[in-house]
Amino acid sequence: MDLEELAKRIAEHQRRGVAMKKLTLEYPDLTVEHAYRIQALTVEGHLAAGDRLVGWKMGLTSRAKQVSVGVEEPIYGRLLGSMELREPRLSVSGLVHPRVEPELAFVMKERLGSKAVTPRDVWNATECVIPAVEFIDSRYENFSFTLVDVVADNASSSKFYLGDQGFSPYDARWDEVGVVMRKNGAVVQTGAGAAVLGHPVRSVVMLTQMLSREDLVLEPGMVVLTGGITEAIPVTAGDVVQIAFDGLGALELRISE
Ligand code: 0L1
Ligand code: MG
Repeated sequence: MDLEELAKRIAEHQRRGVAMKKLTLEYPDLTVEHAYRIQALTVEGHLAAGDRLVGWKMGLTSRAKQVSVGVEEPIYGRLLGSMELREPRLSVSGLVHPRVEPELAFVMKERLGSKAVTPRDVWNATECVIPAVEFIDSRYENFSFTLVDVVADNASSSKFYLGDQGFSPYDARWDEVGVVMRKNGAVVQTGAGAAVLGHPVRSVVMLTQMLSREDLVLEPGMVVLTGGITEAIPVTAGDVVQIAFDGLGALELRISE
């Protein structure tokens, strides 16, 4: 199988926002290693077209999501500059079937890259923690995929928004931060930071370990989306999503055509 051709196929569907068939239907022998290679090649294509790597996301960090995809370990994806929303507004044009989930983003101040990393190393290397929102969007028909498919599709990365206020890593018990998500005024999800691998710092530890297997590192200034604190909720044009982070303020996002 030609991984470069598969990467080009996915990149095209990401660019056009058109659903595609799962790669594993055509190539059942694709492995997770192939899938991360396809992800890297896809992103290299976007970088060659002028985009830039601004960070990483962890996905499948909650037990519920791992069970739904039948895996035991989270996955990672790459965040590009073009994915960051500068205003709390999402246009669904060019997206397939977007969903929203609350997250805590870590912003790095120091390089981090080691298999032996500890939570203490992460705290030392973190500039701040920011309440954030991720809009995921699988390029696969019906939002249905295997682990291999979703890794190749950059872990369903689409858009993200970081709140205006960053907090010192020591300002909160991040595992105990409660979150209430409302859509059009109705409560649709509630959760707490502990939904992310027990504590969001563990997500950064695990990401660093996973990246170090590929000789990749977290660079200063990079953003890490640590994982969804609740289930992801579908959004359509006209929706208003409000996410309250207990004691840390709320984000309100408007969804348009
Ligand atoms: O951010 C996430 O947890 C998404 C990972 C991929 C699985 C999905 O699209 O739900
Ligand atoms: Mg996420």
